[in-house]
Amino acid sequence: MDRSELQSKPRVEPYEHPTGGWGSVKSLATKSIAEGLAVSTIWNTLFKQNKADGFMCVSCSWAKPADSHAFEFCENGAKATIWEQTKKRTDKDFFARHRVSELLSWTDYELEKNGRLTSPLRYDASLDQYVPVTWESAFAEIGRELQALDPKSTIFYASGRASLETTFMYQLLARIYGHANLPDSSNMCHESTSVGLPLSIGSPVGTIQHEDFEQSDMMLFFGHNTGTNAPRLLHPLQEARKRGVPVYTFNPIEERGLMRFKNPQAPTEMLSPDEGTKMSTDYFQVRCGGDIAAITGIAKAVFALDDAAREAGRERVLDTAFIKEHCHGFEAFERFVRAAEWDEITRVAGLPQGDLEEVGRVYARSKAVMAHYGMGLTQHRHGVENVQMLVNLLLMRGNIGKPGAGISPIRGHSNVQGQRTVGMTEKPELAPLDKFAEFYGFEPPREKGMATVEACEGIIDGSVKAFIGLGGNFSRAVPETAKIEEAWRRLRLHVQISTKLNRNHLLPGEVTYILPCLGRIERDTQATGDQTVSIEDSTACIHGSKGWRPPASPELLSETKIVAELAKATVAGKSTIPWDDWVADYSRVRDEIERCYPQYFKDFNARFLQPGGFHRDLPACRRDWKTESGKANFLLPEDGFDVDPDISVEGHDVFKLMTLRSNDQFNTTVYGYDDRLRGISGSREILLMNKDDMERMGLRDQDFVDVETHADDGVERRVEGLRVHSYKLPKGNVGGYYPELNKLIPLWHHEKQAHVPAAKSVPIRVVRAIPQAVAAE
Ligand SMILES: Nc1nc2c(c(=O)[nH]1)N[C@H]1C(S)=C(S)[C@@H](COP(=O)(O)OP(=O)(O)OC[C@H]3O[C@@H](n4cnc5c(=O)[nH]c(N)nc54)[C@H](O)[C@@H]3O)O[C@H]1N2
Ligand SMILES: Nc1nc2c(c(=O)[nH]1)N[C@H]1C(S)=C(S)[C@@H](COP(=O)(O)OP(=O)(O)OC[C@H]3O[C@@H](n4cnc5c(=O)[nH]c(N)nc54)[C@H](O)[C@@H]3O)O[C@H]1N2
Ligand SMILES: [Mo]
Repeated sequence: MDRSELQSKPRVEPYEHPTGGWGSVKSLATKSIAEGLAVSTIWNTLFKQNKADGFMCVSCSWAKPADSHAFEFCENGAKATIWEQTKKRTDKDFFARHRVSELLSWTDYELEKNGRLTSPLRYDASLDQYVPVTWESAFAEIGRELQALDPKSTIFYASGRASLETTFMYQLLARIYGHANLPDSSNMCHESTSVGLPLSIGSPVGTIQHEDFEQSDMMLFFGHNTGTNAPRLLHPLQEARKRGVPVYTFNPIEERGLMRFKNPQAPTEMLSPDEGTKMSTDYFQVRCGGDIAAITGIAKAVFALDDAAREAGRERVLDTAFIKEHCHGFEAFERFVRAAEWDEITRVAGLPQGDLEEVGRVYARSKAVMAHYGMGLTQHRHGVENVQMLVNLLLMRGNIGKPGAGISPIRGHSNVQGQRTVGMTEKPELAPLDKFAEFYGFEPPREKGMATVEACEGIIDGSVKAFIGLGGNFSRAVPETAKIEEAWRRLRLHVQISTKLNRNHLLPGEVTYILPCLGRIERDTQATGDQTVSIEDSTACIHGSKGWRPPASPELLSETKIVAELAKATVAGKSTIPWDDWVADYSRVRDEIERCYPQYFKDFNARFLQPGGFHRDLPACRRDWKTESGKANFLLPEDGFDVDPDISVEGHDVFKLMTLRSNDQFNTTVYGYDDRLRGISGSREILLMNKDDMERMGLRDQDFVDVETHADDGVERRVEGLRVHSYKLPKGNVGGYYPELNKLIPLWHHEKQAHVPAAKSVPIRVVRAIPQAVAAE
């Protein structure tokens, strides 16, 4: 492997070009060549991406429209495809050449860059190496190990990529075996949505569909880096902008995708010299954690306009009929907003009153408003309240349950939402346990299982003895890296079902396996022929996905097959499930999903391959509110809106750290060191800081800093040698990259109700600075 592409001194220069455009095309061409792929192969593959008869992109979960473009993909979706389809292999020879302790010094980039895993492997402690084994021996030993353990001491994790079919089987396996310890990547991601929205509107998922874009007349974006993380959303957004739809964005960082965009698939746009479409009417650099304040300000402006309308005898601004018929808790909300002082709002939000009033004015005259959001809202201690406050704003004018309007959580992994739909949940009330018992002849555990934070606690305190990962890179994605990595080695059993090597694999327990699987783009042939799987996108549409590329290695098994073999080895005879028959024909699994979830999956097999998929019924979209009050609830933040008063006080030396994704990564998968859209390249070991803060601290660009978490729990969490660089950020906020900075996040620093790690507001201090001139000596 070529380890020469190591990180260098970072370069930070303003990126003035639109998102998309030629930069996108150039970036893709470079990646294809680097992965040894012929241009024709990659174009043929991309042509099938997100099509009714093709495969669903392995990158983000954004909607896949029925009237797909010839090339329904984006730069980053294509990168994910190229990354999975690489010609490089991490094979037996590789593991014979490298000890695990040596690989621990490799970066995330270097590990995955080495290519696809090719055969099942078992860690041999005497050699400190992974050695090839047969599938039979792997399944037999894992089965024996699991049988010897208390099921309650084991964790079955899923990263949100595996299909509905695989996930349904996987969660059944866990429950038959005897636990519901089923953390999902969603626990680190949109769980604030999954907890917040049911209380507000009685649905755990968003209420918009792709078609709504055409009818929307205003859009809000909060805390989502769309140009990098769901770039295909820029297409309908661009169309809306061309129709003159106002779009307002709230984000501490000026992310290029929501500023300017040129569609790389539209030849006329590409050839025109202009700057692309202006994507946000106005872009507000809200302070990190200041969203509740900002939304309160907008709502306050709306109340003022409503007062004025009432006085003048004009039509009300509030949708009073909707509020009366459909809502609960409005009066308390009104009191909260009216009592909020503008001084406080503007201080916490870091935005002038006039800006928030401007958004309020446009909101008050718009008829169909969509509110999109991402990790900038969910990964906070008050993530649930962030989400609920945005819903409150929508409810003021009846913007839920009508065309063109709605709440739009932009999910992460391509099937993360679907995994929750088909039972990947630790909460007993969210799975149809009675049906599982009746249909499959076993008694599922009824108590709550462990989600991600509890799983981490159990790993650290030694009560968790085994971890199975259906994809993902758990130890790298979670907070508290140092303790987790140390504790991981005390696990009795560690099994990862994976496509590529990552750092989690390098933390062996006593018995450790890597089980390599097919990727979604690859042909999956079983006893009855080639199989199709299904996924659910961010807008609750279910789509079929058919792999067609040849498998990366003849030894790979499908995820479905691996789960079935694990089940046969572990819980044989403990249920009536015919695992082999299900694997032979995945449509039988879909029939079972339909049987367990008839309200969502009616005629599943008949409908899932139709263009655009099928939308599962969501009562909230029909204004049927499945909440305790039977209404849509206005819910209030319990601590008001100054939610992190101890951090980022002007002049104070504690900063609020946002851990960010670059444009050259997919979660812990690092494709390279070019965060093009932010103008940062060469290194990921960087700390972005406001210019005035740097001056105040006597720091200059490229100086080295050591940072520590500001917490009084007696644990030292420290990252050394970051290069500091001035960046256009609100004062008191700093930015750096995930997962490198996860070691700074205390495990207890999480959302209050949903337990999502508060990765966007980590209190840190600069504890040492070395001027770059001195470091160079
Ligand atoms: N190419 C690519 N695509 C991806 C992924 C990827 O890593 N790479 N990951 C996938 C996954 S799993 C997910 S969950 C999504 C993640 O997609 P996003 O939700 O966009 O997540 P982040 O990249 O973490 O960025 C969050 C944004 O929130 C902003 N932000 C931070 N703090 C605040 C705040 O307090 N308020 C506001 N208003 N904004 C704030 C940051 O500046 C940043 O622009 O993308 C998915 N798609
Ligand atoms: N500080 C900080 N921490 C964060 C976040 C943050 O913004 N800041 N974001 C959080 C979020 S939103 C998420 S979703 C999590 C992500 O956490 P995870 O989902 O656990 O992590 P990924 O990086 O997506 O997992 C990458 C690995 O998945 C495996 N893989 C890839 N494709 C497949 C496949 O088709 N099948 C199988 N079986 N394996 C496959 C590969 O081996 C690859 O190395 O991280 C969270 N952690
Ligand atoms: Mo995510």
